[in-house]
Amino acid sequence: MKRTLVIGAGGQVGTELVVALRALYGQENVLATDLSTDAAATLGGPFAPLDCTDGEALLAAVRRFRPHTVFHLAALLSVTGEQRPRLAYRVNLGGLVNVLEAARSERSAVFFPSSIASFGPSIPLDRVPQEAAQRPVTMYGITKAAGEMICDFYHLRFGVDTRGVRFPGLISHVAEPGGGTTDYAVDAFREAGGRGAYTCPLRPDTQLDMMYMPDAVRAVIELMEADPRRLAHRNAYNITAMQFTPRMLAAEMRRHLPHFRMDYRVDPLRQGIADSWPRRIDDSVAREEWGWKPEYDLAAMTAEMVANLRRRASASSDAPNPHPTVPR
Ligand code: AKB
Repeated sequence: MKRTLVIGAGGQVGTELVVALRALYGQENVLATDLSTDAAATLGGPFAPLDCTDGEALLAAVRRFRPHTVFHLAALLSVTGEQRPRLAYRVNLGGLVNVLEAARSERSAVFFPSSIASFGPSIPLDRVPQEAAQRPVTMYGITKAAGEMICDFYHLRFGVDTRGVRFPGLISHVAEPGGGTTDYAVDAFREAGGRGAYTCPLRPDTQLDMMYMPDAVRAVIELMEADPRRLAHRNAYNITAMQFTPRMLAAEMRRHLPHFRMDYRVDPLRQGIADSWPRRIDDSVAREEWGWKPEYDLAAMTAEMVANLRRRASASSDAPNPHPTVPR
């Protein structure tokens, strides 16, 4: 049975990836690690505290557990990266090099999540192909573009089995994201279940690529299980599932929650970041090389997100209804 180690397991992707990996490989074969020990209680199962910027501790953890694959998810996202660029550089790139060194020493494979943020405004931002100039203008994007190249370097130079995807914005209802530009979509669902209205920090017509978490988790696992002989492009594959604007999201949400209201107060930092990213990427290479195919579009994702809000609301049905727009 494969042994896997997840770094940054308490985050938005890690929380759901750990559950999926444990279902696949067995509870004891998945070691969840995170900077924060709070994640231990949420995740259950084998857990160790780990700071990816501490190269020695990371190498010791990899030597002890001897994972077949390291899923390296720890990173600062785009908004936090602009506010704390040196920390983003240290965590996102320094942490990645520590992971790659440990993987090289213990012959582990590495999954590295890149992002649509690895592209920048110097190219046409519609249907951005797999191979396009990467000139990001955010610190987060710079660390992702450089991270892709470092992963390729460790593969070509040392034979480390590195693989990655360029994630679009990820939408989930289990763990909150933090510090991202696309987080507005998750926040909109949470606020819909709270006060029934949401003030969006992006203009209503800002189109970005998005994906529902079950598709994202499946993509990670399918890529790491793919036959390496088929993988001509390793770091990193464009993948997407849907494209929408805040206005389109609000309209879809109102099909389920007719009283939901989205207002707009544009945050120049977030808007500037979003305007520098693709409106749509082309994921045909991932489809060809390892059979990538999303299952959720905007309608299916929204229906599930609202159903989950309702489930949560009815779970707390003893208390007075705190979700006035989500009838039980
Ligand atoms: C962010 O918004 O920073 C991330 C991303 C698109 O990589 N969700």
